[in-house]
Amino acid sequence: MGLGLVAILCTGMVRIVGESAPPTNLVTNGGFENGVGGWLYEQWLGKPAPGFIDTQDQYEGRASFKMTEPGNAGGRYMAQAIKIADTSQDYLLSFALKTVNMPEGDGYVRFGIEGHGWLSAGNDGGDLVRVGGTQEWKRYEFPVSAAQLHGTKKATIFFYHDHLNQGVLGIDAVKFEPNSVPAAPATAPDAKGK
Ligand SMILES: [Ca+2]
Repeated sequence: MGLGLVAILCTGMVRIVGESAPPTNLVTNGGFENGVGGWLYEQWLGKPAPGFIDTQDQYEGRASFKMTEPGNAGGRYMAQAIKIADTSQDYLLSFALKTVNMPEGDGYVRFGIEGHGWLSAGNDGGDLVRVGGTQEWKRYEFPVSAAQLHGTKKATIFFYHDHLNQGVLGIDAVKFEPNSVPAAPATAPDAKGK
């Protein structure tokens, strides 16, 4: 009995120490350390994830997701619905992307605020960033102010790859966290690589 209790305590401690995502990140499994758990990819239509978990190459942690389907000339998405409990504060959306041999502009990211369309990055469309070609891991961040949320408690982030048999889009470190820095005006944010 004594040993069993020790084992339980130790397991608990290891779990706490090993927690990889900070508790403030509202994105579940944004670093793909837990496979594709928490992510939406039309699995309700019986589709497999549009790519694979890569444990050999990541922006941070122990894994990333690589969007690619050799047999699919079309496009798909990886998405996640984010529950926002506190809509009175500003947030920071951030993620890291990597591309390998993609057609120019084939990879892009959108952030939908339920009932209020796409978060604007200052262009006409809803794309926060468009990528293609080959580029190493790069982090992007976009302030999302309380005003932009309009009090909605649900937002969804989408990562698109338009021609899955052409090149690979890597995704990692997807985060939506409270932002202590005041958000920029609604149409202003530019992608900032780090
Ligand atoms: Ca990761």
